[in-house]
Amino acid sequence: MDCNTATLSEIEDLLRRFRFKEVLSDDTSSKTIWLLGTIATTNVTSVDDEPPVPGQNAAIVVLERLAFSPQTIAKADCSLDSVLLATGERNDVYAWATGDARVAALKPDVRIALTYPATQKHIDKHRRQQRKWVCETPELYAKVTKPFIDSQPASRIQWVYNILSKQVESEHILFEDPDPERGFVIVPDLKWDATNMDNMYLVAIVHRHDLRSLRDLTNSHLPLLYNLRSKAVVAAQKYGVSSDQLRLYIHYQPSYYHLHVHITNVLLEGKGMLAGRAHLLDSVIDNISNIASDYYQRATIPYVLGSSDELWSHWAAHQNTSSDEPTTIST
Ligand code: M7G
Repeated sequence: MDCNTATLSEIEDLLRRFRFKEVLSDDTSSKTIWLLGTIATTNVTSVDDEPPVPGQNAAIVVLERLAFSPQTIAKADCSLDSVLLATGERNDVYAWATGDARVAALKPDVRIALTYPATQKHIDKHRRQQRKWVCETPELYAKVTKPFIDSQPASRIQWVYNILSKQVESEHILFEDPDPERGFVIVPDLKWDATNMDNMYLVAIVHRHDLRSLRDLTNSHLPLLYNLRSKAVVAAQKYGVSSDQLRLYIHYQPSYYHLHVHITNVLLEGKGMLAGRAHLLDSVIDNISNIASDYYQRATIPYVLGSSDELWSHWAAHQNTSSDEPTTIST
């Protein structure tokens, strides 16, 4: 994705002032590490040893090693004449080493994401934590989850409104239907480098503001969902990914309570596609059109929460005060 020079130097300036404090978590399969730190007031390294304060100087940096992109490699020089090794072994005809290949075609080799100022919720989301299953019946949705969703400040989805109003990312819009009822915007997801098509990851954000999650969907929203499904195909074709290579799904629970649909290449696998979170758009459409319009108001939906999730604290409080059926799966 192109980025204008001013934006690039703003991000560089912030990253150079990042002072590392703690590893929140890491994931060897996706080769990603989440770091907590602060953004110092100057880029002089010796000063600013302040602790991270959520909502103020706290910052999260995500470093992700990028996959090799056949598209880039095919075009460029892949000679290893500047290779610099750190460790190495040799046995008979076999040799192996670690180091810096210093191949221009392989750069950039890391993707950096910054959240600043990071709130406590951002920090909790990325901190390594225990996972908890909950089994959300419609009654528990009404008692625990809905009041939590209702209490979410609009500022948490400011980034969504910024995209919908074209204040940011407008140059990256792949498709827009401006209709207030059945319209949406499709953009590359923040998690994707827009280079490796095997990892293609787009997000469709609906224009209407009243749909906060899967629980709100009924058959009155089918025109929106059909429209979105067919235009997701058009958007993905721009990257050479065809309709039979697409996985479209909705998270429940999502991180952001404004309806959006994840559009990915089927080759991409990861935590976001796990059972207990991802609901395939085709199944959602089928459930509300062929089974019952109020399927998602009547369904019991199990899902996984992190023990640091704010929503989990509401579930835990409910379990402590209630004599209802257990909310977690029992054996
Ligand atoms: P989610 O299901 O609410 O939660 O998805 P998740 O982040 O735990 O998956 C929100 C989706 O929006 C994720 O895939 C994010 O990577 C993506 N996303 C979040 N933000 C803040 C942005 C953004 O500013 N721009 C874009 N393009 N995508 C974003």
